[in-house]
Amino acid sequence: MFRKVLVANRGEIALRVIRACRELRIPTVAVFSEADRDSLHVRLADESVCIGPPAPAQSYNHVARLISAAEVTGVDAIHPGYGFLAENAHFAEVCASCGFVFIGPTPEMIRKMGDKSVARHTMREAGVPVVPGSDGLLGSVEEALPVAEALGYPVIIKATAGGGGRGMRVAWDQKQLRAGFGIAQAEAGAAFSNNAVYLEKYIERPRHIEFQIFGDTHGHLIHLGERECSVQRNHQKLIEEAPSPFLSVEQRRAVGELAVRGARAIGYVNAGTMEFLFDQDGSYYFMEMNTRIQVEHPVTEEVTGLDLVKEQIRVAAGEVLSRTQDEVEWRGHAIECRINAEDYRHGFRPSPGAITYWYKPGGPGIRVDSHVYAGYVVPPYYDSMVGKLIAYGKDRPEALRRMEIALEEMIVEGIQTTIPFHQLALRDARFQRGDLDTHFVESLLKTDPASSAEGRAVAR
Ligand code: MV4
Repeated sequence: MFRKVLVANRGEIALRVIRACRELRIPTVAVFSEADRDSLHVRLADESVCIGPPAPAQSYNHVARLISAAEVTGVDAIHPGYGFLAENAHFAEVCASCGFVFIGPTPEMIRKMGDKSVARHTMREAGVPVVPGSDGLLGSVEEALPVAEALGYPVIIKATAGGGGRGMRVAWDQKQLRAGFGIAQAEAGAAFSNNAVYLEKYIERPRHIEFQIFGDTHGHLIHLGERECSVQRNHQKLIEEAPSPFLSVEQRRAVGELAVRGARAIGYVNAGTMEFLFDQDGSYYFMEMNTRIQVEHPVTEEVTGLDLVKEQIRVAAGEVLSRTQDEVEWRGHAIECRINAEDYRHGFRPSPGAITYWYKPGGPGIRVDSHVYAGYVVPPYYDSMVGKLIAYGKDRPEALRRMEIALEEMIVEGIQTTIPFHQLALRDARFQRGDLDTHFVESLLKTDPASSAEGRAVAR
């Protein structure tokens, strides 16, 4: 096992990794920017190193500073958490070349799945269904037009270096494709220094369902079931649950096996997520693969009883996965609400600042993953999540009821949070039926009298 681990992240995920290391009796090193000097991850780690000014480019995304921190503290492994450098193949490569274990997949796997067109091709070859689309990249709108004609409109133009919803453009007819193609290329070039795009048939009102997979270095690969992630806005997930209220036991097994087959095709190791879009008629398609631990991993932990972060560290140290596929059992239902420092009534406008009062809920089946405390100041430089509220129950109604009670109990003063949004969502009849798609938030806000018109416009 590792002698010491550097946690290359901040916020709740830094705490989550420190706790997992504690359980494994591994000392930890926290890194922090000047804006995070008073953060809990700094206090809870065994050692800490300031790595620079608040701007992520000067701190949490600064490869040389992170490696220096790893060198001076003598760690043997680095956990990247999520966001920042977690899916940066170059960082994973530098870690390895400097003699540190990157707790995650190899640079080759990150690079392959980070290129969406390559990922799509790889999965199709492996027998995983992908959305009908172009055979690779398209160099010009002249090349795109006949492909779109064959697919039928609407189509979606995607940046191959994109992902997570960035660099996409929908075209409902030939005119929009002509107008949008060059813009999509230019946007992709500006955002990712790579203007390559490809085309897919556009699936209207899909569900976003993702499968957690896990591989070790001994050739074992398993899936841990799915998470329903359709409740999102601007590609930021707000509510996730496991299992999906939409999938049958047979579908879970079938899609889970496909997810494993896809991951096996690249010899995947460590934690990964295969994202699928589910059509209204039940057809499903591979979308992209995330090569990191995800924000919403706790709902999978709650229903499988597996500690995914501990498992990441164990697998990175060369240990065998703690369960075979046959030993994975799902029990009950879990739901996660992301508590963000945002005012949902005004287009989820960020609301950083001092938290003057903080009371976190408890009781049976309630888990709060948060780095926040009374007196903490939410900095404006990073994402606005102040915590994750996770409710578990024997079934979906019990989990939802526990979540409602916890949202009511929770007290956050000094900043606006997404708590009232979650209360609105949970009361909704469609949500209660599990009748979800990626347009759920938009339609919810349309009928909410508290949401301002300009807020709804921003939300679209
Ligand atoms: C799509 C799509 C419809 N058709 N691809 C958004 C994030 C990235 N993973 C892919 N995304 C989409 N790809 C086709 N062919 C709709 C989306 C999409 C979406 C997907 C999942 C969750 C929320 C979403 C919100 C808008 C669009």
